[in-house]
Amino acid sequence: MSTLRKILVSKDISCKSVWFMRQAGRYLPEFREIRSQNQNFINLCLNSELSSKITLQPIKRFNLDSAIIFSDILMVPYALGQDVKFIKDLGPELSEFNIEKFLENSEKEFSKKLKPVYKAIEITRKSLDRDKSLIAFIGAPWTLLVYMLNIKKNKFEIDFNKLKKKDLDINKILSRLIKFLCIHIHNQISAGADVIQIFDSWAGIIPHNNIKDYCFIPNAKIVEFCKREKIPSICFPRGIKEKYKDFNEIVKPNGINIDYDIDPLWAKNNLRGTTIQGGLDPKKLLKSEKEMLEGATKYINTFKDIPYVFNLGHGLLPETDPDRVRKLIEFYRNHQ
Ligand code: 1CP
Repeated sequence: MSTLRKILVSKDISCKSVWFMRQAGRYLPEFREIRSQNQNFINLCLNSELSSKITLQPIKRFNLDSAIIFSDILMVPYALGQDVKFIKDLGPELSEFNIEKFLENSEKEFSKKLKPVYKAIEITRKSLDRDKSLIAFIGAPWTLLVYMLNIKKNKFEIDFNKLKKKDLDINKILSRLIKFLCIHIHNQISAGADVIQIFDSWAGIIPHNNIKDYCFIPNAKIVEFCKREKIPSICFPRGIKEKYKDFNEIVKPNGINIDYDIDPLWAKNNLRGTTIQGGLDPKKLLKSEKEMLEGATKYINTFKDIPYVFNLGHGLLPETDPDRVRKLIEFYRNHQ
């Protein structure tokens, strides 16, 4: 069994496990080289051989304990019929959402469009050591909706007027999304992935009154599906502050990734019965080595006697020096 599953499922605190969000990405020169020859990001994600190669790049370099498949949460809106473009320095841009078209989607067509992702998982699993996990992922329904409806105003707010003007039945769209996301999870696990991470990157901008309907319940339904299928899950409801406690008690995932606003000691005292993952601010890797290692020590020491997976409070930043990543992994592995 992989170290990640030992900690997530058996709650084995005697073993160590480290991986990083966005470990396959722009901070690696070997990724930038492939990316420069592949301008269309969606097409790159649909190239099974290249996607597998990129997935394995950080494993080859650092011998991390888990690989996360190189893909994107926006492959789901793509497979549900929206055009997805990545504009340099601006981020993703999706074509206008059409509710009729959205509701017409068939399961068969959806799985067919994502076949190259499943193929990439199959290829990767074959060349990955048995003791390493292959993590697959999805975007949580709310986070996908933010991109699909283009309702993000800035980092901290959504455009409610825009949402009202659209006059859509949000709960209906979320429940349809859950159905397709469970299919995507099932297909990724059948192809050889062994853990699922659920990214709710924009959970932090949900108004208080909607948090249950837009975040807790959709995540809970997906985690329940994973439990029925015996798939370990890790949730990342980024930015919800003290609501992490309610989230954990309602959703009950095997693991919960904390963001860098969450105090590790608070997390240890309030997030019970789960494996905690991550927390360290990725900006710490841009600071002096001393500052980075002090930051890491705080998390490692706080969580030394409970199930903990070493990771970050969000993805590695593109400007990160890969040697810093190596140092951090060595430090964690040698820490008593
Ligand atoms: O070269 C480039 O310009 C591409 C940058 C890039 C990469 C490397 C994007 C565009 N996606 C990815 C891969 C990716 N995305 C992975 C691969 C595996 C790994 O972690 O190494 C994963 C897990 C994701 C997940 C993802 N995509 C999330 C959830 C996690 C998070 O960062 O909050 C989100 C929100 C996206 C959307 C997305 N994809 C890419 C961009 C620029 C964005 C937008 C982010 C934003 O709106 O701020």
